[in-house]
Amino acid sequence: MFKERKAKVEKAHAELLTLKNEPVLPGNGIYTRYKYPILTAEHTPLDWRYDLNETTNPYFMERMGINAVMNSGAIRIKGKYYLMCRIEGMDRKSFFGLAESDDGIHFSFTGKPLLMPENPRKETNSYDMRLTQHEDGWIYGIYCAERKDPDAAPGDTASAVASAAMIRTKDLENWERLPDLKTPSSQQRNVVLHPEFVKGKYLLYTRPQDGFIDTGSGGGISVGYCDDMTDAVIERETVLDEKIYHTIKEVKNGAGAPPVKTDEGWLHIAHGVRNTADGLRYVIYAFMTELDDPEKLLYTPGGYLIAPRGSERVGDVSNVVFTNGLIADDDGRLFIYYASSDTRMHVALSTVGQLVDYCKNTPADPLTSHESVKQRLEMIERNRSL
Ligand code: M1P
Repeated sequence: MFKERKAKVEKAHAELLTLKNEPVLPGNGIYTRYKYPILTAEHTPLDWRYDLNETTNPYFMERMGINAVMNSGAIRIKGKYYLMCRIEGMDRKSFFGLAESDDGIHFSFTGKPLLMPENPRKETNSYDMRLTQHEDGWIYGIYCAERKDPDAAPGDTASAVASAAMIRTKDLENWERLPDLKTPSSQQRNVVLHPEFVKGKYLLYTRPQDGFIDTGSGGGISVGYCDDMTDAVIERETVLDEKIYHTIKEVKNGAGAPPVKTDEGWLHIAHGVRNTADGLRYVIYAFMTELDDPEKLLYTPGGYLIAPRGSERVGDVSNVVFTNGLIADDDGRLFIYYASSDTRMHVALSTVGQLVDYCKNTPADPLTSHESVKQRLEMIERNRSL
């Protein structure tokens, strides 16, 4: 059984890894989706999942299965594209693994899962890393470290506390753990480091929240500054992009990847969350901030950029797309990496030019149906006069 199954499993794995992905055309002119997910649990190396010894695994069982590959940070170094993937084992524990690609579309895992250097306050779960190549010369990884709430009532085995954990490296191999970020808010998730100094300081996008899932009084994506990443303390958080009633970010929002610098401003991707009778719906949206003052919103196109579609809608946490990886290539192409339903990774390919045009020329959410119809009628009138 061992030899027969091993051969079949290896063949299927090799076929998956060499499957050529295809753009789904004509798309919407803003970005192009790809037909297949770019990474799934099945893409993870066989020796991460199987005991390859016939004596100890005579049935060739998947000994330590993997449940999902999702929310991945992204970076391009020396012409190679890297994803720092959130990988979730069947035991529900998330960890990180690096996948690489020569073309930004076809990825495979390299090496071994990252054994995170531990913080004295040990965390239970680690996920959703954002990678920032900062102008100070370091590559920073900021991710969510989740711990059981020390104030949970007896019998409450679910309450948790989220904080922003930080690591840094020069080579994506050797990582140094830094103390967790300290902010005025009791919980943090979706913290992203801006790639340049602003006013001589490190700028971080935060997402203040009162509870582990509920952001409560936390008003939206915020901005804070710190002097030193080796002991990062933010004294004050100012709301940059607020959550708003009856929009795609009514319940909460969160920064995606480090913003991309364009000639016309900083280009951001983020996720917005609204409630439905079927639970929370996560979509991806975009906005731009001013070049010399990243605290000022410049363009806020209304609605979503990417929403879960077709099979993307189904997974462990259905009706979700989530992004924490964005790569701008030297030739202007823009790779938006996103996960669907907390299960698998996808890419949407665009260009900086397209997304800047999208941000500039998509009308902002007018906040009422009446005004929304007026916006649409104006376009229809212009079209009919052509
Ligand atoms: O399940 C959807 C997402 O839920 C959380 O998002 P947020 O931080 O906005 O609450 C995160 O746990 C994220 O990983 C997950 O994809």
